[in-house]
Order: sequence, then structure tokens, then C-alpha cells
Amino acid sequence: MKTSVPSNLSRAGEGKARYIMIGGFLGAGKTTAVGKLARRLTDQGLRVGLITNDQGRNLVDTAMLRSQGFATEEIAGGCFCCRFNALVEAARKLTRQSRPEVFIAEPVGSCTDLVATVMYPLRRLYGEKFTVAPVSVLVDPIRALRVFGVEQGGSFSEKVLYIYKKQLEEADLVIISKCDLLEEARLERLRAVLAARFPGKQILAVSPREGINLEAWFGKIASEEQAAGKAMEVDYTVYADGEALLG
Ligand SMILES: Nc1nc2c(ncn2[C@@H]2O[C@H](COP(=O)(O)OP(=O)(O)OP(=O)(O)O)[C@@H](O)[C@H]2O)c(=O)[nH]1
Ligand SMILES: [Mg+2]
Repeated sequence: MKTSVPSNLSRAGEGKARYIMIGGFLGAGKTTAVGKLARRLTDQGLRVGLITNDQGRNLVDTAMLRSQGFATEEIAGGCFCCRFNALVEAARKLTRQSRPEVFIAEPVGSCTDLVATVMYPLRRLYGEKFTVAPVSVLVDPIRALRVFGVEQGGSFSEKVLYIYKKQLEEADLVIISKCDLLEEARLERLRAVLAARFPGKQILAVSPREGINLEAWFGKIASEEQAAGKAMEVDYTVYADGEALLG
């Protein structure tokens, strides 16, 4: 299935580059999705620059995306939410190399508060350079069914759970990934619990790896603007503790 992202994407912002953030918990399918989106955009003749955020733990995401032929810069030594300047510098570096019309950033899976620390400042300080796409947060469906108590199985400690839920709270688009793993009834149960817990959010089910329903999702991130909403409250002590547990 070929995804058609609007061909006027680069012109829609009058010469501005598009800035796309694809977040979600560890292992949710972010890098797989970034690769698929980058490929679709490239196939449409758009120049794409990718920004990854490995924590020095491994350089797998960067290596994976570079091996697919995409210009990729990596921010190490901290997550996007505390390295805004490094993020802007990475975008500048990519611009010098290949003048991307679209940037796609993958934050590390233990990171949250990205709207306040990245998307909002980006628009406020660099609004003449970028248009900002709605923030996608990917959800592994098996994990989510357990976390939200729909099915039995291991969940997280309280502080890790805090990060997990905050990620979803700030999502513009909640993306149930790996939908190939669930039959329709389980998928519907997951949709229902996510809709009840996070009212008003757009929820889509996709499979990045199998290429299911990517068209609907990519269409939204290409054409919709991130809405400036109310700032999310974050308890940075709990967040730091949760992040340390994950590190
Ligand atoms: N069944 C299934 N597996 C998938 C899908 N997308 C990704 N995966 C698998 O999920 C695992 C994690 O995928 P990644 O894309 O690396 O996930 P990530 O969110 O970037 O992971 P981290 O960067 O480590 O947090 C890999 O083994 C993928 O092959 C999918 O649509 N269906
Ligand atoms: Mg990844």
C-alpha cells in the first residue's frame, strides 16, 4: 500500500520545513515507523532529515536509519526535553548537509514533556523556519492492555507508569502500533480503554512493520498542525526517578 502524503507538504508552510515528532515508550515501534515515514516522503521527492535520541546506551536507532540511506543526526547524553539547543543544532547540521524539507525526530522511549520543552519553543523561537506537526505517541498494544488492566500480566512500577501515562497525556495522536498482533475484539477493547482514559484524543491503530493503515496516520502528520493547548503538569522528581529506573 502506497501512502500518499500531500505533495504540497513543503510548500504548505511557505518554504518552512516540517517538524515531526514520533514518540512512545521503549520498544513501541518508533524507529520502524520513522523509517517507513521517511521512505514514503523520500519516494515523493521530499528531502528528509532524521534526529534520534539514543541515551549512549546503544546506537542502534541511528545505525538502523542510516543503513536505510537517510541523513540522520543523533543527540546523545540526555533526552530531547533537556537538550533543546542540541536538537536545534542537529537540525542546523542536517540543513547544511542536505537541506531537509521534513525533519522527523524520535525521542528516547523514557522521555516525556516534549510538547512544552520542544514543540512549543520550536514554534515560538523558530516559527519562521518550521511548521510543527501533531505529536504522535506510539503504544505497544500488548503492553497497553496490561498497563490499563484489560488483560493480566506484568505492568510497571509506579514511577515508570507515571512516565508512560504522561507520554499519552501529551499525545495529539495516540497511535496503537503493531495492530497485526491483535484480533479485532482485543483491539476494540484497547481503543475503548484509551478513549476513556484520554478523552478527546485521536486514536489510530497501525502496524509500522506490516504497513497497515499508515496512510491515515501519515496523512494527518503531514497535513495537520499541532494545536497549542494547555501546558501539561509534570512532577520532575517522579519523572527523574522513573527515568533513572529505566536507564
Ligand atoms: N508485530 C509487529 N512488530 C513490530 C511492528 N513494528 C515494530 N515492531 C517490532 O517491535 C520491536 C521494536 O521496534 P522499534 O521500531 O525498534 O521500536 P522503538 O520504539 O524504536 O524502540 P526503542 O527505540 O528501543 O524504544 C522490533 O522488534 C520491531 O521489529 C509492527 O507493526 N508489528
Ligand atoms: Mg527506536
